[in-house]
Parts: sequence; C-alpha cells; structure tokens
Amino acid sequence: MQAKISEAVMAIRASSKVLAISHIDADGISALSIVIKMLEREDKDVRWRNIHQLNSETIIEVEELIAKNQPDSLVFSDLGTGQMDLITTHILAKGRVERIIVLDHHLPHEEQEESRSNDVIIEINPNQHGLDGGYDVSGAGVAFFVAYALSEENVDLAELAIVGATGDLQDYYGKGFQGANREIANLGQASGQIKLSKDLTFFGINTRPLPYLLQYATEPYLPGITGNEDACYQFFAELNIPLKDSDDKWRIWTGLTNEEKQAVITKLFFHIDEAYGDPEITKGILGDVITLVSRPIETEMRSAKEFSTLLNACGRNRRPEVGVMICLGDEDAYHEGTALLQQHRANLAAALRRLEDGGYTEMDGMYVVRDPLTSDTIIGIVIGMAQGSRIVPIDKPIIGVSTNFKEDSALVKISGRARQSLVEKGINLKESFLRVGEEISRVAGQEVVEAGGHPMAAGAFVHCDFLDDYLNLVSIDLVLSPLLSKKESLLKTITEKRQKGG
Ligand SMILES: [Mn+2]
Repeated sequence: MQAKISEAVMAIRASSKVLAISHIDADGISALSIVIKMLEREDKDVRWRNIHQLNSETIIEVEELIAKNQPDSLVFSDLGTGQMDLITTHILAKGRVERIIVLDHHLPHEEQEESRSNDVIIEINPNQHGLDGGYDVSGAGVAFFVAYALSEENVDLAELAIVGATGDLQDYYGKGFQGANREIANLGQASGQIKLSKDLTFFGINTRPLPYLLQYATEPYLPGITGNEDACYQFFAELNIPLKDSDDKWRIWTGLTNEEKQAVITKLFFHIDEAYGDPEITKGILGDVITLVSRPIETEMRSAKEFSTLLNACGRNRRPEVGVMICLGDEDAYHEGTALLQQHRANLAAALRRLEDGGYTEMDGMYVVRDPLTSDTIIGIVIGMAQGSRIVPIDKPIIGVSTNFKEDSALVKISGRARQSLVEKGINLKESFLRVGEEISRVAGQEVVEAGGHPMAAGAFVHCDFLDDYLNLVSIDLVLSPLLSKKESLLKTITEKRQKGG
C-alpha cells in the first residue's frame, strides 16, 4: 500500500488541474476536504463535486464535469473500487484525463481483490493490502495517508480522517479505534489536533442540554428513559443535579463537575445493567471520546462524533458542499450546517414515528420498510436506527426501499442492514445483493441491478420494473445462504478429516 501511496504522490505532483469526486456521507465529505486541502497546499487548481453514488447515471455527470473543466487528473475518494468498470469504460477508454487516482475502502468484488492500477489508474484500497476497510481505515483515512506522504505538514488533517472514520462507525462500541485508524489518532494526538479521553460515549456531550442527552440516547437505547422527557428530568432531579446554570443557560455534559459526572454514570450503569444484564453494554457507555481541540468549544465541530453527524446531515439534505466548506473552516457554512442538522433530525424522527405506527412488513428472510416519504438519502440511517431502538426486530436483516428519488430516474435505491450476530451466522448482505442482482440480470437479459457495500450494510440500485422480483429473491437468498455456507463448511471438514486420517 505504501508503494501505491508513493505512486499517488508522484501523480499528484505531476498534475496541475484536478477534479475531485467524492461520496456525500461524512466519510466522503471528510475525504474530499482532505483531498482539497492537500491539493491547494501544493498550489493545484482544484474543482470538486460530491455525488451520492457512482452509477451508470452519475458517471455521465462526471464526464460532463470533465468536459467543462478540462482537468488533467481525477481523484475519486470514498468510492470507485466497486465502480472500476464504469470508470474504465466512461473515462479511461475515452482518454479524457492523464491520471485517475482512486482512494477507496469499500470491499472489492471477489474478482477484484488485486489492485487494478495501470498507466493511468492508481487504485489504493486497504482491502487489497490485508487491511479491513470496515474497521481499520476509512475513505478519509486513505486520503489522509496520501496527504501525509505528500507532506508531513498535512498531519493536521488527521482530525478530518478521524471524523470520517467516526462517520463510518469504525470505532468499536466502547473500545475506540484500531489498526490504521489508531495510528491516525496517535498522529493527531502527537500533533495536538485531537485529544483522546475516557468519557461518556453518548451523542451530544458538547452540545446537548442534559435532559436531551438522555432523551435522544440510542447507543444503547435506555428503556424507560430514551424518548421520555419526564423521565429524563426526573433522572437528574433524583441526583440533585441542576439542569441550568446561574445565567439560566442549559448545562451540558462537559460542563458538569467530576462528582456530578460520576453520580450520573453510576446511575446509568445501574439502569442499563437492570435493563440488559450484559456487562459489555453497561461498560460500553464509557469509552474513547475524541475532542478536536482546535475547533470552537460548545459546537458540534468539537467532537468527532458530533462533527460527523453534522456532515452527514449536510449530505443527507442534499447539501454535501456545505459540509465540505465547514471542514475547510467556513463560518457561514457552519451556521447553514446546523440548520440542516435540525432538519435532518426532524426528518429522522418523523420517519421513525411512521415506523412505530407499523410502517414495515415481514418476509421470510428480512423486514422491509417501504416508505415513500423517506428519502433515499436517509433510508439507510432510518433502518439502522429502527433496529438500534428495536422499533423493528433484529432477528432478520432490515431492508429499506426508497421510491423518493430523483424523478427522472428508473432506478430505485434499496439499503440493507444486518446485526453482527446475523453476519456471524453467515448472512452477507453485500453478497446476497450482488448474487441476486446477477441472477436476475441474467434471466432478464439486461443489467437491472447495481449493488455494493459491506456484509453488515449494503445498498443497491434496482430498475423499478424488477423491484418486487428482486426483493422476493433476496428474501429467499437471505434464508438459504447461511444454510448453504454451513453445508459447504461441513463438507470441507469431511475432506480435511479424510486428508488427515485417511
Ligand atoms: Mn466511507
């Protein structure tokens, strides 16, 4: 991977005008901001654009941007590996640019486990070098390693790499980062950009008034407290902890005294232990919390977790460029971003409320959420939260279908989430989505599905005429595939026994 990074560094030095394309989520926005900063510091002319997914429709947009801006080099971040065929046919084959750098961490298809670099393309994907793109490093992390190799002065960009990794949920619940992410965190700490401390891992410790810190807690969901405003007030009243300070301003977690914090944590431990009886969950409310010390206090930008949510909110409200400007330090963008965050929260809450009113169906292999009011940009988050808060059961994967999409498109976006326990039983959403996509395209005689992602979280674009067939077949595949892989491994054990014992 170091060799590939060096090649990317040389390619960047050789370029003068660069078009950078990135994903719209927090990791994609952070990755793009790192790319922009490192290029600007090298005095390159940079044009950039976030896109929701690289597919057969958006690649045309990229072609148009190339025609308009005439860059000599292209950089893709947080996407590209799964779309190498599109990049090859639409850009490489047409000889549009001199260099194409792909900085991605999504799992390659099985036949693409080797980097497909050539004279023009430099592909850097940690999965092709023995790292795990799900946990070891994010798209922003890959971009950071290139930036850091370009100049050690880019070490300050470590904070954005950590924001990206946080956005992709690469920190283990309660345990923090590992692998390359841990290295990035250490670099950021050594350079004074970030501070790691053991603290409450809840969302909003820098920004939320105390009652709301509990009312909106979902990691873990606090039975009897989450969503219950009265219970939250009562919780602090029982501990004699005032909710407002002498200026009548709401107090936030980071403003509490150590004694107050200790009292709250003890009470939470007791409550969570009673509700779950699982010491892992109880202990997990304390863990590595990352503070971005050069960002203004009492803002979302102060914590990696809240910063990534702010960026997600921009992307999911179709304003990813606002997120990029926030990363680059633009104050107006920050104010616009916080308004988008409020909108984002309202959209999520409304979508969850519709689900609570029974807005999902059960199939053999999965639960399906089909809500025309939920946009394709938040459907993935909504289904994740629906299972996190147990509004939808967790014994099967959950699939969200969004028909709320760009009007002129024939493609429907679907998203899937599966709990770790299901993945351990042999469920692999990405493989199921891809396999059924290939099968259905074969019998349909045309490409009707484009899919990608990870075993626990995957997505697909499906031609609307084949949506119901696709869902029915995926449901069957999700029932069968764990059984078939179990069968395979049993057969393998027999072979091994025979070889050993004769
Ligand atoms: Mn990512």
